[in-house]
Amino acid sequence: MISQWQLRAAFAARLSDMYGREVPAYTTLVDVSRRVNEDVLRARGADAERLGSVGRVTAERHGAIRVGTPGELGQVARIFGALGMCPVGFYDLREAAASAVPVVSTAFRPVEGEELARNPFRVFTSLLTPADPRFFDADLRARLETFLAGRELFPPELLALADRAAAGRELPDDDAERFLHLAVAAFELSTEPVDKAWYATLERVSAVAADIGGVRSTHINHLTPRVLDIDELYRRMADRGIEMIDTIQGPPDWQGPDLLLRQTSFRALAEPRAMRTPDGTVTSGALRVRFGEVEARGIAVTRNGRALYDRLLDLVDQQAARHPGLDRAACARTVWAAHVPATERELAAQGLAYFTYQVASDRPRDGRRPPAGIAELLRQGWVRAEPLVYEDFLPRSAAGIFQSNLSGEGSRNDEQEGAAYDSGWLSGALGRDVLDPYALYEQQQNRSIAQVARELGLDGELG
Ligand code: OOG
Ligand code: NI
Repeated sequence: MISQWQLRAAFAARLSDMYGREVPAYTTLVDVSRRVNEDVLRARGADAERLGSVGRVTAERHGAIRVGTPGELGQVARIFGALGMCPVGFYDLREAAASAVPVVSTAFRPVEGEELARNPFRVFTSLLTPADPRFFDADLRARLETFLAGRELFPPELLALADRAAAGRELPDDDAERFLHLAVAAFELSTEPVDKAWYATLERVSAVAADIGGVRSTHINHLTPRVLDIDELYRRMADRGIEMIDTIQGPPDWQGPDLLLRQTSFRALAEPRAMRTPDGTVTSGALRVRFGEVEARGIAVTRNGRALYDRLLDLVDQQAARHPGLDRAACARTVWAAHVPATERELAAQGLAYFTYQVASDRPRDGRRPPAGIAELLRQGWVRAEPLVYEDFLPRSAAGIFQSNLSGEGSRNDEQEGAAYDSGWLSGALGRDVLDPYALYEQQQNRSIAQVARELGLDGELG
């Protein structure tokens, strides 16, 4: 029998092999990431593993996929459900991007600490929004919805196996093999010719819309390794002559603890794709949609921590608007140094980031009663705090990554009222609840605090 987490790990590994064959530059990215990680481990020792063991970090990937209809999204939820992955978070990239990115997204990932430690594979999953009149007029919307209704992304056999895996939380070896084969195949780039005129019609609205709704299949857009020093990785990729996007998205490189998520990518590559012209002839063409992203993960922040992050982003934006030509990264570093606590302890004390707590093995043992209050326990050495890794995404970074890799701006008509898609709507489309990432981190933190309270005889006193 193959358990869900083994299925998840095997799927991530096979997807990586498949994608490496399709996009050799991805393999370069993985190699460079591995070398950077080895160097960081050598230089920083155990400290480098504070946000995940080297085993976890080396195997860690996130994928990105894009689908067209609520029905397709529901099927994706069944396939990832088989792998023990749940939809977490709602990201509205229509609002986060300046150019036309007509999608809303969620991320499928494991949610329990133990499962994340076994294999944290996650997939950023975007759904096209044809009902949004800022992008699609009534005629194009109708054509698009008809086109999407006529395609099948996932064979029934794959979905049936997925349901069995989800129900039993495991699959017999032969079924597991078949499931993995079909699941990986569903995300391969299709060789079927692309209808050139239809693709171009959608591309005028948005390159993302064309990538999703211009073809009869789906594919993995990118697979992102995790790196322990993303600035160093950026330099090494650029030194190899690989064209990177202009920036590293997310928090700046600064003196304090790593927070949230920093991401960058190499630019979307021209990939050969067969094209069918209106007179029926098939020619060879190329499309530029898939890119190579890489990321560094930091500590998960609380709602207050996130509000601070968003406020600082705004501050940097304001500075940049006032001073054209400003070095954004340097400005962000200054802003962060002025506003963000520079130690984990202070982040914990101010309730800005999530930690799990354990009773310290070298705690005071002189019969004193421990103080009530986790901050005081930490300060007096009764407990230790371990940071929780940020397992999610950032809408503004995601929009930045989308945008940096689009060939054109597309078009959007902001005089139209946008169609309302929210987390509740997405839950309906998925047929399961979109989970709140803050609630998940908080649960992990609270469980550890309850355990500390029991061990120190402070039941009911640590809130
Ligand atoms: C997703 C873009 C966003 C991330 O990691 O934030 C993203 C896509 O291109 O489909 O990958
Ligand atoms: Ni990504």
